[in-house]
Amino acid sequence: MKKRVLSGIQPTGNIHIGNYIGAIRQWVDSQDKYDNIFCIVDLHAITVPIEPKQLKHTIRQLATLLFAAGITPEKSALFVQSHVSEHAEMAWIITCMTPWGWLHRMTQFKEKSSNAENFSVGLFAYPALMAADILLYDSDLVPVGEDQKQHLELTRDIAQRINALYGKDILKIPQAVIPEVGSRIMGLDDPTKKMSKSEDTANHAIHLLDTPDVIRRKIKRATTDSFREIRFNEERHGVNNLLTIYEAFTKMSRPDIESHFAGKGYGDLKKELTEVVIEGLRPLQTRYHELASDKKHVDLLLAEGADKVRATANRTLRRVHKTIGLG
Ligand code: ATP
Ligand code: LTN
Repeated sequence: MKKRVLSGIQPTGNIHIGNYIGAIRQWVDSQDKYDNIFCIVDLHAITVPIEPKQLKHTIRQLATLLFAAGITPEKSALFVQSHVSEHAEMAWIITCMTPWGWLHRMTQFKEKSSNAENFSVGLFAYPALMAADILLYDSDLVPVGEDQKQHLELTRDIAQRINALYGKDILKIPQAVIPEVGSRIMGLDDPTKKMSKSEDTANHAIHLLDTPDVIRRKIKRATTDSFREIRFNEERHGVNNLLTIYEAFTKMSRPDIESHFAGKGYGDLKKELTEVVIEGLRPLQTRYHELASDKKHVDLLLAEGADKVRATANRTLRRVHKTIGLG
């Protein structure tokens, strides 16, 4: 039996190359090896204020991008979280079995709540909903970027706690899969901060649908430093980030990349990186524009995705109900 992969992505803002390298590309590349479930997590998106029209639009655009990136309905179920109501119910049960202090330690919550004046209870409970997404499908592997590592640890702790409380293995313990290259792509304008969808300064992120001119401009303005040597070095955040993006797109080894750029300047690195990114995104962009004209088709694929997974989610939820004595 194939192992089950599950991952999720929020329909908030514009998808960037960090999401692509850290998560989406892994999903696409390992589709043949696993039984795959991918979820557009709209219930997570409403943990912060979001315009209804924008949410609706972003869900469909994100689905189109994921299909364009190579998620294939024959190999993977791609669906919208709110279409399978078991997620919300499982999340409530998990919320009730998670110690408050465990959620309070989450760094993503600390960062996001410090930026908001009146944050919701949902933002606090966010990781319990994520745990529900994962545990509902008895998932083995969860491919995510580095920023989600803590949430995955928490999911494992919650599952182990519930199993221990009821004295049986009702929930499967999942494992995070974090890519070796590009698990944490940094912002181009401020390479000490993670590239993020919710950061909307002009030169922060390269978005998957950026035109070649926009990509050229953003990379040209990317922050570097006053040294010269082109080498991987964690302490030189800007150049290290550009080299990591180059590494992720070319799949060249670090020594080969360093010898390729020996004696060259930052201008050369930026020029070559620009071409590599433009060419790397071109096939996805072409497919996106083909698919985007047929919204109904995308909606239909999402409905079929939800139909494929619903029975599994329901079965787990019934098992949990029975164990804890609900109904
Ligand atoms: P937001 O800013 O709205 O929180 P985000 O950019 O962090 O969004 P998510 O939808 O939360 O994006 O993440 C989708 C996937 O992309 C997750 O697996 C996450 O770990 C990964 N990811 C997000 N940002 C990066 C990044 N800068 N580098 C590598 N992977 C990333
Ligand atoms: N919290 C994740 C998105 C997410 C997710 C999931 C990832 C929601 N549910 C289940 C993996 C598995 C994020 O990227 N911010």
